[in-house]
Amino acid sequence: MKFLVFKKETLLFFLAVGVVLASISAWFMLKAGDKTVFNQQSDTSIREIHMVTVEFKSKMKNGKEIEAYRWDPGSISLKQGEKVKLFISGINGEKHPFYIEGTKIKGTVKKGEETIVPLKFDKQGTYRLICEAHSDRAHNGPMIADIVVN
Ligand SMILES: [Cu+2]
Repeated sequence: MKFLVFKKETLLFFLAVGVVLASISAWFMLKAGDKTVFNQQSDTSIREIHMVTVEFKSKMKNGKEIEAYRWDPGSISLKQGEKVKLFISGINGEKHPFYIEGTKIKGTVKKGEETIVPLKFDKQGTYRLICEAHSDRAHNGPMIADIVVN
């Protein structure tokens, strides 16, 4: 039987080649991973709707400030049974605790943060997204958006 005898330098050379090959394959595997994630995203295709919290502000002649808060857009529509992801970004106003009428959905939109609300309605109709902090004109509202399902 013959044994292969390697010099120390030869072993180091093969080790270096091995490391390079491992790096290259790892790079390809990571690239493939990216593609898979991309494909998964396009396959599920849940529609995204983006909304923001806004504030209208004005100064009266007597120096008094008046303001009103709104969801923008103030009305969104989706199909019956359609899955939608509603992203609400808090721009104006520190906090908007909200609920959606006729559902168990509730949450809070905070300034500088994005609140993601998964939506799916089995019945047609108009569901109101209501901010509890700005529910009527006396509280700088009404901050209400219509979710129209048809
Ligand atoms: Cu509000």
